[in-house]
Amino acid sequence: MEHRISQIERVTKETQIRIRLDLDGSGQANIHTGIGFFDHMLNGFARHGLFDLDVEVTGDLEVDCHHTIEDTGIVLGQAIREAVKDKKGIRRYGSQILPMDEVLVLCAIDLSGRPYYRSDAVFTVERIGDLDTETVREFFYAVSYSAAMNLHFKMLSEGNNHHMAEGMFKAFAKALDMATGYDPRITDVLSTKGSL
Ligand SMILES: [Mn+2]
Repeated sequence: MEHRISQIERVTKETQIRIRLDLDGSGQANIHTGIGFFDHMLNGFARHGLFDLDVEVTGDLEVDCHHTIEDTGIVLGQAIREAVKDKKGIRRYGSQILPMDEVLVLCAIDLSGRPYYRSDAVFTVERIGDLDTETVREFFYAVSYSAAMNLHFKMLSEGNNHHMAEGMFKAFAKALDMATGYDPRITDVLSTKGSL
């Protein structure tokens, strides 16, 4: 099978971002965003989604982590959208309920072509390491609209904020792996409209 690979570069006055994504990889990651905890999250995403992912970001961290994380979400979303191409043969829907110690997270995805984001995750600390917890929402919201995907999270059991964030990234990875995966019974685009 030919690997579905995309490569996106985005440069603004605030951030310079290069992402290479292989949806059919094995979980190899090279992540350098300048934000240690964010690197940890993206490594988990690649590893558990079995995606190969290279992320090189130079952001205006002298301001704060906001632009760097939001813009990385925009570019990752574009990379996903480009890599799935016409979505022929893929499952389209994916979901995962993922436990991480006391935390339980649900993630559900529809690669519908229509962006939507909803999450009820509420963090109780302002920062995890060098990441502002309010940027978790900015990241996933950006991914959802630039990938044109419907993305839902439900925090079924709250707990340690590190576990909550990490559970979201891992649940997202596994749900996306399912949604982008092939089902041999699906020979065209899984939609009554004929396209997504
Ligand atoms: Mn961790």
